[in-house]
Amino acid sequence: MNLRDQFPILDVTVHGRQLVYLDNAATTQKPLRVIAALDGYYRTLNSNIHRGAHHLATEATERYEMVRRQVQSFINARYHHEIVFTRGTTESINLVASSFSHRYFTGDDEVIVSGMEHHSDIVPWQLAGATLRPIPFSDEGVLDLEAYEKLFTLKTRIVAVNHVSNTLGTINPIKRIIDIAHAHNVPVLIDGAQAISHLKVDVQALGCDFYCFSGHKMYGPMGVGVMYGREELLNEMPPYQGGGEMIENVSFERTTYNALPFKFEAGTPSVGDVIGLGEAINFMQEVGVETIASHEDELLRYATSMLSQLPGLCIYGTAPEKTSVLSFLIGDAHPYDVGTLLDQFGIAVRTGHHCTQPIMDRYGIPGTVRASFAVYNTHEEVDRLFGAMQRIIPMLQ
Ligand code: C6P
Repeated sequence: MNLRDQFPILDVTVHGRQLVYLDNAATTQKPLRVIAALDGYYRTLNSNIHRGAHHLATEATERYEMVRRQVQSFINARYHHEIVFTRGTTESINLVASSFSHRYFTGDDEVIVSGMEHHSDIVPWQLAGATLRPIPFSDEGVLDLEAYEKLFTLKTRIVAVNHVSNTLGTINPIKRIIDIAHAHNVPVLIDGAQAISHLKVDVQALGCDFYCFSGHKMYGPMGVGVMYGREELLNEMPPYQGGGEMIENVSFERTTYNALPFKFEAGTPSVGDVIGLGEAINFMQEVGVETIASHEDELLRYATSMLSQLPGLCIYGTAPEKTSVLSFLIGDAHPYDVGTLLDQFGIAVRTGHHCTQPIMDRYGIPGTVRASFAVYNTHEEVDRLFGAMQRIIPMLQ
């Protein structure tokens, strides 16, 4: 089957025109096999896992645990119990920030983040009581590693940086960032929300201590994500939430906790969504992560060269190593106005600060218009974006 035919939503009409979906960094669309897996789960398998003695519960538990092993292999984790299912990247980072800080914070604690973090890798650390030390970045959107090395102090507890910036598209040099942190005996959390659908991730080769991502940004369902953590650290860290499944024994006097990964999975998980995530991984592996990346790189190059012809266009994020995110402004036009007009042409982009207000402050802008590409986008769709922009620019003056 043709790749685009696997995404029925691409046939939707918006304002009388066929949809051009360029908001993939917010969430990717879902292929038929993921939709079918969700449908199939609720038609034939729905039951609560790890609990019932009956056939459906056993079968659903097996499928759920199979996906854990699939994720383990997808990111090359050492053990399957290092994979914890969450609701998404946000919950994964909140889990680590809460649990890690309970175990390792002393009351006067610093966390090194990058200046281009998503709010979900800023606020959880603030909630945990840390002082943040941001790594500055250049006008192109490249992190300053010399400045990074100078941020370490005796109070540095963890480094938390994104693999790829959702606003600038920069692929950060995380291997180098991790090696430098480890030379200071400081662990590293990587926010992989924007990397997982574009890059091959090998957590052992990277040597990171935590790696977090969301299913919905990699062709999977919303409501499911992953927190990978190194076994030694996860064993040391206390549970994040209390409830069913995360316990070994409960009494009113004392409770003991379950083994990994269940210690971190309190309550009924989103079983159907985990099974859908497994199908999304199958989809990505069948197409091939390298094939996906090279198609998106080609679209990014094409879109960059086309849009650069537009008078008054300014691109934010021009690092040499980028994924398929194109953030821009046109003259003094407000990004929201551009986004609303593009919508009239059936083109879906995201506008605003993209949950990265410190980036907007760094450039002194209110936000950007962001077009982001996925495996199913085409050169013709880039042409439609370019054509629509040519029509829109005179309307903005
Ligand atoms: N960025 C975007 O449009 P959740 O919402 O939990 O799935 O992912 C949060 C998150 C964390 N880190 C990065 C780098 C991200 O890009 C995101 C989500 C979306 O850019 C929604 S704001």
